Amino acid sequence: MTSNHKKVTGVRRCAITATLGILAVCCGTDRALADPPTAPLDPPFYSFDAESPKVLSGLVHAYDILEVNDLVPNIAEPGVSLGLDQPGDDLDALSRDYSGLLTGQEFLLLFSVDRTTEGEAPPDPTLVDLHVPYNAKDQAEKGQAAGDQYMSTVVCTRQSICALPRRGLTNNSTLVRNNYDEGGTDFAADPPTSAEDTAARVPQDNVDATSALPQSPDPDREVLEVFFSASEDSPSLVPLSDIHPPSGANIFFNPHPANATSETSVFAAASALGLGQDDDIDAMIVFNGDGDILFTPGDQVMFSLTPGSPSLTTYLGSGVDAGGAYVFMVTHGEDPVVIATAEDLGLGLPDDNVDALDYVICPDAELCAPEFGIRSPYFPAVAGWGLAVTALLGLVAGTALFRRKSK
Ligand SMILES: [Ca+2]
Ligand SMILES: [Ca+2]
Ligand SMILES: [Ca+2]
Repeated sequence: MTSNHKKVTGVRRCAITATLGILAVCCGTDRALADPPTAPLDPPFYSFDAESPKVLSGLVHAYDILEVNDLVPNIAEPGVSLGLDQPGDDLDALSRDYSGLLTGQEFLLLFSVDRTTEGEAPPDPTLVDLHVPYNAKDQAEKGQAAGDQYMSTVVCTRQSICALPRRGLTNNSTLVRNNYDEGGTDFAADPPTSAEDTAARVPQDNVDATSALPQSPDPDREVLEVFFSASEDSPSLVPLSDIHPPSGANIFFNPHPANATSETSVFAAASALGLGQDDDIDAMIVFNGDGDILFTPGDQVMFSLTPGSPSLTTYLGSGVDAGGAYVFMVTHGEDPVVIATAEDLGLGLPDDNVDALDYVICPDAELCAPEFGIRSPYFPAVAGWGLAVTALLGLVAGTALFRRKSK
């Protein structure tokens, strides 16, 4: 072996070792950000629950209506405007009037879960292949599901139970809004992690209400026509419920909270919805068909209950195994019916819980998930600068070898 050959081999070895070393640094320690949706859904107004770090630290109240704003949510409307301002009050369901939705129109559910939810179904294989691999079970295993919003694969209408997903998808969900910044929209919720990250045993902000509330024209942008419900332990349920028994299943309405003369009134008492006083609505979509502010003929409410609600073990689940992740529809004058089970949403029993509801018009999750879903990173765990350094090293090594060969 000539001394020149030894030199060239040494140079090659050094270049390869340096490249591998830097690659290891770039790949091994960098954070893997998921990619934002190609078409992010509009951010809803929302609320956190009482155990959320940002509530416990006093940044926001559990009864405030929030809107996303960089690192800490903005208070879009303080709960005091709705009549919620006592320690222990918690706004836990929020809705606009969605009666503009045609009865036969197909939609997918948008839902949030609480921090005890574990999920049942692993990510759908077809959706994983389509690069939207995050679902409720995946995010729960990573310790960051409570501040998320998911889209169902089952297809629903106002007039029937939700149907099996089209084209062979499993009964499942896709992450459409992460707790924290994914380059698209989010809820500014702890932990500050990408959907890719594992954040086990870190306190989580829990999104417990979502809705696309209407707003007054610029410049005020005040929220309007707010339907809401409060948790069963909220002290303000007594004055708000007026002549009705105080209940976490009562639904209230305020036409213009920021206006001092706009008062909160009872839209539907628990009994009018076929529920008991000890039931607790923790998620809902209101269809106020006739436009008045009472639950009357033509109106519907889609809702979910807290896991401890007594009606779950009686007729609402036909006495079987309904749980906090079940979604019901009540039409005025009729009993509530189950429109989606826990299994339909890829969730489990008995502890999984849906605690916020909304919807997006779409007939087929396989078409909409790649648009609205948080996507897997295209280059997993390799940062842009890592790739740039690697490319530069390759160029330098290539040039050195070319020079030696051409000598
Ligand atoms: Ca809340
Ligand atoms: Ca998450
Ligand atoms: Ca529930």
